[in-house]
Amino acid sequence: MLYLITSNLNKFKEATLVLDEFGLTLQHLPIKKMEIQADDLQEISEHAAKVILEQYDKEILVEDAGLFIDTLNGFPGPYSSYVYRTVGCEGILDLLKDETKRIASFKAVLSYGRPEKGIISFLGETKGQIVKSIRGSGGFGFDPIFIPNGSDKTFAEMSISQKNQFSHRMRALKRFAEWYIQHTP
Ligand code: ITT
Repeated sequence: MLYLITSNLNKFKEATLVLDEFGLTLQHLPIKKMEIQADDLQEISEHAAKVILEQYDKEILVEDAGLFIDTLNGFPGPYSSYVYRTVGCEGILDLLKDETKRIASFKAVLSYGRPEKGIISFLGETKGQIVKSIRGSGGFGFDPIFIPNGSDKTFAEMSISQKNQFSHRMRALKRFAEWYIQHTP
């Protein structure tokens, strides 16, 4: 049985739908992962996976994700959760007020760990644009200000299954599922 460790129910809902397509069932452990301060999502995700593996004798998945804005040199990136909690979507829109270049990407690093075995990580990335004002009420975090390339809707204007056609999370999960199916007897 696979457990996703996350305090974010939206992450779990999105992941369940993706893994279901591969015939994989996901359980939720609703706890906040331990997050070290680092500039690299993979380092944060793998460290959290290691700590969780020491506590739980289970097959586990954790994910660290963030929004990387090109003209802000990748800010807020690995600090997305803190920036969201402090200044939110409005704070990002303020920073980009007079900016015409609004390219950004969402990235997710999903780390899978199994007792007695190592940890392996899968990256998912989605490029897009930051809109000029908040749009939509679905999803979570920075969803109302991000339009993925290939769509004219923000993530917050999409259903979960629509977001899953574009999202960084879906890409990381698909990579994991393909690997997992090949490597699990
Ligand atoms: P867990 O650590 O418990 O899994 P979290 O929501 O705090 O939940 P992260 O530490 O990975 O997750 O923080 C990522 C932050 O980046 C999150 O708080 C959002 O603000 C933002 N983010 C990541 N993925 C997102 C997505 O799909 N849509 C909108 N915002 C996202």
